[in-house]
Amino acid sequence: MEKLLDQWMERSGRRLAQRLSRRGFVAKLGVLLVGGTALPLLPVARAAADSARPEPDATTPEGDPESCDYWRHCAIDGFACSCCGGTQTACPPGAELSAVTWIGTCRNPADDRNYVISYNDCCAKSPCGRCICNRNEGDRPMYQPAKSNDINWCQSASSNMYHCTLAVVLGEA
Ligand code: ABN
Repeated sequence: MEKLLDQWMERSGRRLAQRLSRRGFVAKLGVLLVGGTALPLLPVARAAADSARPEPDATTPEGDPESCDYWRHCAIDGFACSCCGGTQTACPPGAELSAVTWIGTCRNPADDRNYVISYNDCCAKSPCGRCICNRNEGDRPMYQPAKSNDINWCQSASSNMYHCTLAVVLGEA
């Protein structure tokens, strides 16, 4: 009986030591750190450095950025900034880039490759009102906000008023 009790105590002690070990703690910390850095990529991203990023397909024939059929607009919901005094990568003068964006994946017919597109909202005093586009590839209902393109991302800007939407290529999908 005493031996059984000893064995049980020993096994319990070992299990507890495994759970509380330094290596276990470091492993969990590693998982947290890697997971934490991956989270912002899926599928909503912060816009901080996006406007300065060179586009990977700058030399590829592009199509018409003022058309809703333009390949980068496959998941856009709003006014295309190219029709509003901006371009597909730059807000119109005076408009502010939203810090949070919706990200989609579109196929470029020029090279038949998929690209990750960041749909940054530009925020200003009033909506642009031109080139209203509503294409919803990969879009999900609003109760899944991180996957919905039907959200005013200007909520994170100093002007809450939505003006238009960019379509910035972040890279190949
Ligand atoms: N992200 C474009 C948008 C803005 C306001 C309302 C719906 C969608």
